[in-house]
Amino acid sequence: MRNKMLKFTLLLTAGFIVLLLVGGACAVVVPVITQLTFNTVPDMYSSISGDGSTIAFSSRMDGDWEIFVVNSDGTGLTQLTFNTASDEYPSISGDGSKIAFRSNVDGDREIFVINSDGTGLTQLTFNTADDMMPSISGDGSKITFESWDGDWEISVMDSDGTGLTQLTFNTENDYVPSISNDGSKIAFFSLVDGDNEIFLCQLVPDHVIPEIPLGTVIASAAMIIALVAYAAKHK
Ligand SMILES: [Ca+2]
Ligand SMILES: [Ca+2]
Ligand SMILES: [Ca+2]
Ligand SMILES: [Ca+2]
Repeated sequence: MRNKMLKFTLLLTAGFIVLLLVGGACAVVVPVITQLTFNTVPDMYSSISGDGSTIAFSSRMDGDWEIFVVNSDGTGLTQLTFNTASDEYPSISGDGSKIAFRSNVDGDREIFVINSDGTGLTQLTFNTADDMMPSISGDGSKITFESWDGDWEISVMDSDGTGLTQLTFNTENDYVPSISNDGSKIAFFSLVDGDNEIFLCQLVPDHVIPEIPLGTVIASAAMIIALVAYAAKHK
């Protein structure tokens, strides 16, 4: 009986060692989920910075939609917008310093940008159509969004509102754009072929016209003058 117990204990120990060895060879992901907001109103549309430090989101904490930020450890909850309009769909830059969002504070939906410390609130679009779903590049330089011209189209602009450029021109819906870290690539989906497809738009820098050396211009002009003179002489 005692021998049987000893054998069983040895087997059990060996089994644990094998399990430990196998377990040691596996990468185990342990999810740690942390609740960051605690209230009785909707908190939605979270966007986390590329460095993982800051989360922007929309909340109805003050009775209508506002933009908030919170540090990823739950500290530093800060309300950034204060109005009676709907401020929603924040998109936060890579270092967490800049947030693009949309608001209907002027009567229709427009794109805004604000610093995560609450300074620098700036309206970037000014039109009577709806401008929605902003996505700010990781470096904070560009913002892409969808805009209504009878159907949804994709546009892009610098994050100070300059360089506004419409990228799609068709009669189907092009929407929910997402922009790369350096602002050079925009992915979006479109109904252009009847069911939704994924598209990529690459923003190629302006073509640079090569500089022509002054000597070449003078030589070319001299040659033209000589040819005209020769033609006049021999007509
Ligand atoms: Ca809530
Ligand atoms: Ca509001
Ligand atoms: Ca608008
Ligand atoms: Ca379209």
